[in-house]
Amino acid sequence: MTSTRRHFLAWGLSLTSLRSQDNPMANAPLIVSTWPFGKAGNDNALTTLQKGGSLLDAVEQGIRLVESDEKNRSVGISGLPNAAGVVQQDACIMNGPDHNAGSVAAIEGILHPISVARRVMEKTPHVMLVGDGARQFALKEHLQSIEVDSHAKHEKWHREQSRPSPNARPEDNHDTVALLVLGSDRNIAGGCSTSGWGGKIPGRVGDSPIIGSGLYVDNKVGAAGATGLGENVMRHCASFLVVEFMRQGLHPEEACLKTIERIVAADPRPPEELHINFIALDKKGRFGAAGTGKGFEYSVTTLLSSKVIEGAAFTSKEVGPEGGNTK
Ligand code: SD4
Repeated sequence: MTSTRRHFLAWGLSLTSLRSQDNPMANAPLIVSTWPFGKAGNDNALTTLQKGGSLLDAVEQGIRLVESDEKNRSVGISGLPNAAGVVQQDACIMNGPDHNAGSVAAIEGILHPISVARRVMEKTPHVMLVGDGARQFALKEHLQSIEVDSHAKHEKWHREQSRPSPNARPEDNHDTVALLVLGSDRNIAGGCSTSGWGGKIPGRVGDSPIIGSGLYVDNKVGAAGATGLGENVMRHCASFLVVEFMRQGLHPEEACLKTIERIVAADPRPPEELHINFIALDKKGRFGAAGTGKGFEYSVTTLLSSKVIEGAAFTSKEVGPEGGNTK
Protein backbone atom coordinates (compact mmCIF):
# COMPACT_ATOMS: atom_id res chain seq x y z
CA MET A 1 0.00 0.00 0.00
CA THR A 2 1.42 3.43 -0.89
CA SER A 3 1.96 5.92 1.90
CA THR A 4 -0.57 8.30 0.29
CA ARG A 5 -3.21 5.59 0.33
CA ARG A 6 -2.34 4.68 3.90
CA HIS A 7 -2.63 8.36 4.81
CA PHE A 8 -6.00 8.57 3.07
CA LEU A 9 -7.31 5.49 4.88
CA ALA A 10 -6.11 6.77 8.24
CA TRP A 11 -7.76 10.15 7.60
CA GLY A 12 -10.93 8.45 6.33
CA LEU A 13 -11.16 6.29 9.42
CA SER A 14 -10.70 9.14 11.82
CA LEU A 15 -13.23 11.23 9.90
CA THR A 16 -15.67 8.33 10.18
CA SER A 17 -15.23 8.27 13.92
CA LEU A 18 -15.66 12.05 14.10
CA ARG A 19 -18.72 11.93 11.89
CA SER A 20 -20.21 9.00 13.76
CA GLN A 21 -23.89 9.03 12.80
CA ASP A 22 -25.04 5.76 14.38
CA ASN A 23 -24.10 6.86 17.82
CA PRO A 24 -23.96 10.63 17.49
CA MET A 25 -23.53 11.23 21.19
CA ALA A 26 -20.18 9.49 20.91
CA ASN A 27 -19.31 12.98 19.68
CA ALA A 28 -19.77 14.79 22.98
CA PRO A 29 -18.09 16.86 24.08
CA LEU A 30 -17.78 18.26 20.59
CA ILE A 31 -16.06 21.53 19.75
CA VAL A 32 -16.25 23.11 16.31
CA SER A 33 -14.57 26.36 15.29
CA THR A 34 -13.75 28.37 12.20
CA TRP A 35 -10.41 28.10 10.41
CA PRO A 36 -7.30 26.09 11.24
CA PHE A 37 -6.36 28.69 13.88
CA GLY A 38 -9.47 27.61 15.78
CA LYS A 39 -7.92 24.20 16.50
CA ALA A 40 -5.67 25.44 19.31
CA GLY A 41 -8.75 27.17 20.74
CA ASN A 42 -10.73 23.91 20.51
CA ASP A 43 -7.97 22.04 22.31
CA ASN A 44 -7.94 24.64 25.05
CA ALA A 45 -11.73 24.47 25.32
CA LEU A 46 -11.57 20.68 25.67
CA THR A 47 -8.86 20.92 28.34
CA THR A 48 -11.02 23.46 30.18
CA LEU A 49 -13.96 21.02 30.17
CA GLN A 50 -11.72 18.16 31.27
CA LYS A 51 -10.54 20.25 34.22
CA GLY A 52 -14.15 20.67 35.30
CA GLY A 53 -14.86 24.02 33.62
CA SER A 54 -18.34 24.89 32.43
CA LEU A 55 -19.41 25.15 28.79
CA LEU A 56 -19.04 28.94 29.01
CA ASP A 57 -15.58 28.57 30.51
CA ALA A 58 -14.69 26.33 27.57
CA VAL A 59 -15.96 28.86 25.03
CA GLU A 60 -14.22 31.76 26.78
CA GLN A 61 -10.90 29.98 27.27
CA GLY A 62 -10.91 28.58 23.74
CA ILE A 63 -11.46 32.01 22.22
CA ARG A 64 -9.07 33.77 24.61
CA LEU A 65 -6.31 31.52 23.33
CA VAL A 66 -6.94 32.63 19.75
CA GLU A 67 -7.24 36.28 20.85
CA SER A 68 -3.84 35.99 22.55
CA ASP A 69 -2.02 34.79 19.46
CA GLU A 70 0.13 37.74 18.39
CA LYS A 71 0.61 36.22 14.96
CA ASN A 72 -3.10 36.21 14.31
CA ARG A 73 -3.86 39.33 12.27
CA SER A 74 -7.63 39.00 12.33
CA VAL A 75 -8.56 38.17 15.92
CA GLY A 76 -7.46 39.92 19.11
CA ILE A 77 -5.49 43.09 19.69
CA SER A 78 -2.96 42.05 17.01
CA GLY A 79 -5.83 42.03 14.53
CA LEU A 80 -6.31 44.34 11.61
CA PRO A 81 -6.75 48.04 12.40
CA ASN A 82 -9.48 50.27 10.99
CA ALA A 83 -8.85 53.18 8.61
CA ALA A 84 -7.65 55.31 11.55
CA GLY A 85 -5.03 52.71 12.53
CA VAL A 86 -7.00 51.58 15.59
CA VAL A 87 -8.02 47.97 16.23
CA GLN A 88 -11.73 47.90 17.03
CA GLN A 89 -12.91 44.46 18.05
CA ASP A 90 -16.28 42.70 18.04
CA ALA A 91 -17.20 39.64 20.10
CA CYS A 92 -20.17 37.79 21.54
CA ILE A 93 -21.03 34.76 23.64
CA MET A 94 -24.26 32.78 23.97
CA ASN A 95 -25.37 30.23 26.51
CA GLY A 96 -27.85 27.56 25.43
CA PRO A 97 -29.45 26.50 28.73
CA ASP A 98 -30.82 29.95 29.64
CA HIS A 99 -30.70 31.44 26.13
CA ASN A 100 -28.65 34.30 27.46
CA ALA A 101 -26.15 36.33 25.46
CA GLY A 102 -23.57 39.07 25.81
CA SER A 103 -21.81 41.11 23.20
CA VAL A 104 -19.36 43.96 22.62
CA ALA A 105 -18.77 45.93 19.45
CA ALA A 106 -16.07 48.35 18.29
CA ILE A 107 -14.24 47.96 21.59
CA GLU A 108 -10.68 49.38 21.68
CA GLY A 109 -7.57 48.46 23.63
CA ILE A 110 -8.92 45.42 25.46
CA LEU A 111 -7.03 42.14 25.20
CA HIS A 112 -9.97 39.76 25.54
CA PRO A 113 -13.25 41.04 24.11
CA ILE A 114 -14.79 37.57 24.61
CA SER A 115 -14.36 38.00 28.38
CA VAL A 116 -16.02 41.41 28.22
CA ALA A 117 -18.92 39.86 26.29
CA ARG A 118 -19.28 37.18 28.95
CA ARG A 119 -19.33 39.77 31.72
CA VAL A 120 -21.93 41.84 29.85
CA MET A 121 -24.07 38.69 29.81
CA GLU A 122 -23.48 37.71 33.42
CA LYS A 123 -23.14 41.02 35.22
CA THR A 124 -25.43 43.48 33.47
CA PRO A 125 -29.11 43.53 32.51
CA HIS A 126 -28.00 44.23 28.91
CA VAL A 127 -26.95 42.13 25.93
CA MET A 128 -24.67 44.50 24.03
CA LEU A 129 -22.25 47.32 24.87
CA VAL A 130 -20.39 49.30 22.22
CA GLY A 131 -17.39 51.57 21.78
CA ASP A 132 -16.13 53.54 24.74
CA GLY A 133 -18.99 52.33 26.95
CA ALA A 134 -17.82 48.76 26.39
CA ARG A 135 -14.19 49.74 27.10
CA GLN A 136 -15.10 51.59 30.31
CA PHE A 137 -17.12 48.57 31.46
CA ALA A 138 -14.14 46.27 30.74
CA LEU A 139 -11.83 48.56 32.72
CA LYS A 140 -14.27 48.60 35.63
CA GLU A 141 -14.21 44.81 35.51
CA HIS A 142 -10.39 44.93 35.67
CA LEU A 143 -10.00 43.19 32.33
CA GLN A 144 -6.58 43.54 30.71
CA SER A 145 -6.18 46.62 28.58
CA ILE A 146 -3.54 48.55 26.71
CA GLU A 147 -3.28 52.21 25.76
CA VAL A 148 -5.18 52.71 22.51
CA ASP A 149 -2.85 55.52 21.36
CA SER A 150 0.34 53.54 21.81
CA HIS A 151 -1.25 50.57 20.14
CA ALA A 152 -2.34 52.71 17.18
CA LYS A 153 1.26 53.94 16.81
CA HIS A 154 2.54 50.39 16.93
CA GLU A 155 -0.02 49.39 14.32
CA LYS A 156 1.07 52.23 12.03
CA TRP A 157 4.68 51.08 12.37
CA HIS A 158 3.67 47.48 11.76
CA ARG A 159 1.72 48.37 8.63
CA GLU A 160 4.64 50.38 7.28
CA GLN A 161 6.97 47.43 7.88
CA SER A 162 4.76 44.85 6.31
CA ARG A 163 3.68 47.17 3.47
CA PRO A 164 0.32 45.56 2.70
CA SER A 165 -0.62 45.62 -0.94
CA PRO A 166 -2.65 48.71 -1.81
CA ASN A 167 -4.70 46.35 -3.98
CA ALA A 168 -5.61 44.02 -1.10
CA ARG A 169 -9.22 42.95 -1.53
CA PRO A 170 -11.62 43.35 1.40
CA GLU A 171 -12.25 39.61 1.36
CA ASP A 172 -8.57 38.93 2.06
CA ASN A 173 -8.63 41.31 4.95
CA HIS A 174 -10.50 39.64 7.78
CA ASP A 175 -11.33 36.45 9.68
CA THR A 176 -13.24 35.50 12.79
CA VAL A 177 -12.96 32.78 15.36
CA ALA A 178 -16.42 31.36 16.03
CA LEU A 179 -16.32 28.45 18.48
CA LEU A 180 -19.24 26.15 19.35
CA VAL A 181 -19.30 23.62 22.18
CA LEU A 182 -21.68 20.71 22.75
CA GLY A 183 -21.17 19.35 26.26
CA SER A 184 -21.50 15.75 27.38
CA ASP A 185 -24.72 16.86 29.11
CA ARG A 186 -25.96 17.95 25.65
CA ASN A 187 -26.06 21.62 26.55
CA ILE A 188 -24.65 24.01 23.99
CA ALA A 189 -22.75 27.32 24.09
CA GLY A 190 -20.79 29.37 21.60
CA GLY A 191 -18.87 32.56 21.04
CA CYS A 192 -16.98 34.54 18.46
CA SER A 193 -14.36 37.27 18.26
CA THR A 194 -12.77 39.33 15.50
CA SER A 195 -11.05 42.58 14.65
CA GLY A 196 -13.37 42.69 11.64
CA TRP A 197 -12.71 44.11 8.22
CA GLY A 198 -9.20 45.60 7.97
CA GLY A 199 -9.32 49.29 7.04
CA LYS A 200 -13.04 49.55 7.89
CA ILE A 201 -14.59 52.93 8.59
CA PRO A 202 -14.11 53.66 12.31
CA GLY A 203 -17.26 52.57 14.12
CA ARG A 204 -18.16 49.88 11.59
CA VAL A 205 -19.63 46.81 13.27
CA GLY A 206 -19.77 43.45 11.52
CA ASP A 207 -21.90 40.37 11.98
CA SER A 208 -19.80 38.79 14.73
CA PRO A 209 -21.27 40.56 17.79
CA ILE A 210 -24.83 40.47 16.43
CA ILE A 211 -26.75 37.60 18.00
CA GLY A 212 -28.38 35.61 15.20
CA SER A 213 -25.94 36.89 12.57
CA GLY A 214 -22.38 35.92 13.52
CA LEU A 215 -23.52 33.43 16.16
CA TYR A 216 -26.64 31.71 17.37
CA VAL A 217 -27.30 28.99 19.91
CA ASP A 218 -30.61 27.22 20.49
CA ASN A 219 -30.21 24.65 23.22
CA LYS A 220 -33.03 22.49 21.80
CA VAL A 221 -31.51 22.33 18.32
CA GLY A 222 -27.86 23.33 17.86
CA ALA A 223 -25.56 26.25 17.17
CA ALA A 224 -24.04 28.06 14.22
CA GLY A 225 -21.33 30.66 13.64
CA ALA A 226 -20.15 32.69 10.68
CA THR A 227 -16.95 34.03 9.19
CA GLY A 228 -16.45 36.11 6.10
CA LEU A 229 -17.74 39.46 4.92
CA GLY A 230 -20.09 40.38 7.72
CA GLU A 231 -22.13 42.70 5.55
CA ASN A 232 -23.25 39.63 3.58
CA VAL A 233 -24.17 37.73 6.74
CA MET A 234 -25.92 40.28 8.92
CA ARG A 235 -28.53 41.29 6.36
CA HIS A 236 -29.82 37.71 6.49
CA CYS A 237 -29.66 36.84 10.23
CA ALA A 238 -27.68 33.95 8.83
CA SER A 239 -26.60 31.98 11.91
CA PHE A 240 -30.18 32.04 13.15
CA LEU A 241 -31.24 30.71 9.76
CA VAL A 242 -28.72 27.85 9.90
CA VAL A 243 -30.15 26.83 13.27
CA GLU A 244 -33.71 27.09 11.94
CA PHE A 245 -32.83 24.78 9.05
CA MET A 246 -31.39 22.29 11.55
CA ARG A 247 -34.63 22.57 13.51
CA GLN A 248 -36.42 21.43 10.35
CA GLY A 249 -34.25 18.31 10.41
CA LEU A 250 -31.37 19.20 8.11
CA HIS A 251 -27.89 17.93 8.87
CA PRO A 252 -25.61 20.84 9.98
CA GLU A 253 -23.72 20.82 6.68
CA GLU A 254 -26.98 20.90 4.69
CA ALA A 255 -28.25 23.69 6.92
CA CYS A 256 -25.13 25.76 6.16
CA LEU A 257 -25.52 25.10 2.43
CA LYS A 258 -29.22 25.91 2.49
CA THR A 259 -28.51 29.20 4.25
CA ILE A 260 -25.96 30.13 1.60
CA GLU A 261 -28.49 29.16 -1.05
CA ARG A 262 -31.05 31.53 0.52
CA ILE A 263 -28.51 34.38 0.65
CA VAL A 264 -27.31 33.77 -2.90
CA ALA A 265 -30.90 33.79 -4.15
CA ALA A 266 -31.46 37.23 -2.62
CA ASP A 267 -28.20 38.79 -3.79
CA PRO A 268 -27.59 39.90 -7.38
CA ARG A 269 -23.86 39.18 -7.14
CA PRO A 270 -22.33 35.80 -8.01
CA PRO A 271 -21.81 33.56 -4.95
CA GLU A 272 -18.02 33.70 -5.21
CA GLU A 273 -18.18 37.44 -4.52
CA LEU A 274 -20.01 37.01 -1.23
CA HIS A 275 -17.18 35.42 0.79
CA ILE A 276 -19.23 33.88 3.58
CA ASN A 277 -18.74 30.66 5.52
CA PHE A 278 -20.68 28.90 8.25
CA ILE A 279 -20.00 26.22 10.85
CA ALA A 280 -22.71 24.34 12.72
CA LEU A 281 -23.30 21.53 15.18
CA ASP A 282 -26.52 19.98 16.39
CA LYS A 283 -27.76 18.50 19.60
CA LYS A 284 -27.19 14.99 18.24
CA GLY A 285 -23.45 15.57 17.96
CA ARG A 286 -23.43 16.05 14.20
CA PHE A 287 -21.46 18.92 12.65
CA GLY A 288 -20.71 20.51 9.31
CA ALA A 289 -19.59 23.64 7.50
CA ALA A 290 -19.96 25.30 4.14
CA GLY A 291 -18.69 28.35 2.30
CA THR A 292 -19.32 30.25 -0.91
CA GLY A 293 -15.89 29.25 -2.15
CA LYS A 294 -13.63 26.23 -1.99
CA GLY A 295 -11.11 25.90 0.78
CA PHE A 296 -12.99 27.00 3.88
CA GLU A 297 -11.31 24.99 6.62
CA TYR A 298 -12.67 24.50 10.09
CA SER A 299 -11.56 22.69 13.21
CA VAL A 300 -13.36 19.82 14.93
CA THR A 301 -12.36 18.39 18.28
CA THR A 302 -13.71 15.46 20.30
CA LEU A 303 -12.17 13.25 22.94
CA LEU A 304 -10.95 11.06 20.09
CA SER A 305 -9.25 13.58 17.85
CA SER A 306 -8.70 17.20 16.88
CA LYS A 307 -8.70 17.91 13.15
CA VAL A 308 -8.86 20.59 10.51
CA ILE A 309 -11.45 19.67 7.88
CA GLU A 310 -12.51 21.35 4.64
CA GLY A 311 -16.11 22.54 4.60
CA ALA A 312 -18.51 21.94 1.70
CA ALA A 313 -18.31 24.45 -1.12
CA PHE A 314 -21.59 25.92 -2.36
CA THR A 315 -22.16 25.64 -6.08
CA SER A 316 -24.61 27.83 -7.93
CA LYS A 317 -26.29 24.69 -9.34
CA GLU A 318 -28.09 24.63 -6.02
CA VAL A 319 -30.08 27.72 -6.98
CA GLY A 320 -32.63 27.61 -9.83
CA PRO A 321 -32.93 30.20 -12.63
CA GLU A 322 -35.47 32.24 -10.65
CA GLY A 323 -33.24 32.19 -7.63
CA GLY A 324 -35.39 29.44 -6.12
CA ASN A 325 -34.45 26.07 -4.70
CA THR A 326 -33.87 23.41 -7.38
CA LYS A 327 -34.73 20.55 -5.02
C1 SD4 B 1 -16.69 40.84 10.03
N1 SD4 B 1 -17.27 38.53 9.81
O1 SD4 B 1 -16.38 41.71 10.81
C2 SD4 B 1 -16.28 39.43 10.32
C3 SD4 B 1 -14.93 39.21 9.78
C4 SD4 B 1 -14.65 37.84 9.34
O2 SD4 B 1 -13.67 36.39 7.91
O3 SD4 B 1 -15.09 36.87 9.79
N2 SD4 B 1 -13.92 37.61 8.35
O4 SD4 B 1 -17.28 41.07 8.96
